[in-house]
Amino acid sequence: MLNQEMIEKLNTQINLEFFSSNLYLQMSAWATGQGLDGCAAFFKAHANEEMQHMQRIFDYVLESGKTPVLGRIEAPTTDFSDIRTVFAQTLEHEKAVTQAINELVELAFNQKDFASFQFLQWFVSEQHEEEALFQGIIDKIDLIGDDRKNLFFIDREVAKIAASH
Ligand code: OFO
Repeated sequence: MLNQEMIEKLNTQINLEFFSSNLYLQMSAWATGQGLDGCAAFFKAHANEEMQHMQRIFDYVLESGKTPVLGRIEAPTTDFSDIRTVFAQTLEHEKAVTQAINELVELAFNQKDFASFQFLQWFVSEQHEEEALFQGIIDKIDLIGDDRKNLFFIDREVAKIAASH
């Protein structure tokens, strides 16, 4: 049985997953404008993944006999400078999401809400994977070097990651 505090925190997490999706969709639009089609495809696919995260929590609240409540979603920034910075922003964002998930896990544990504790384990490993994914892309960009003449190669590498993910 979900208690009120857990419902509210899960609703907040639903909102955060929507925000993540919108942030990555906005990054996808920016990448398209830069001619980085591989990066654009990567961000678009990732925006879809975030919608699945949102849906997963939405369904969990519903299955628990409660009503998910959708709040106002903050607009993502449109002010992006260069591809390395954009990926560094994604990593920072994912770390904040990991923190939010960890707080939910802690709350579930403290409340002896073991159903939620179990449900959240999927997100714990997903966050671990996502941080590794974004860190891996940043490492690759650093290896290639992000001056203009290398953008083509960076884009091609990110396209490969998008296709294999
Ligand atoms: Fe990117 O994992 Fe959800 O927010």
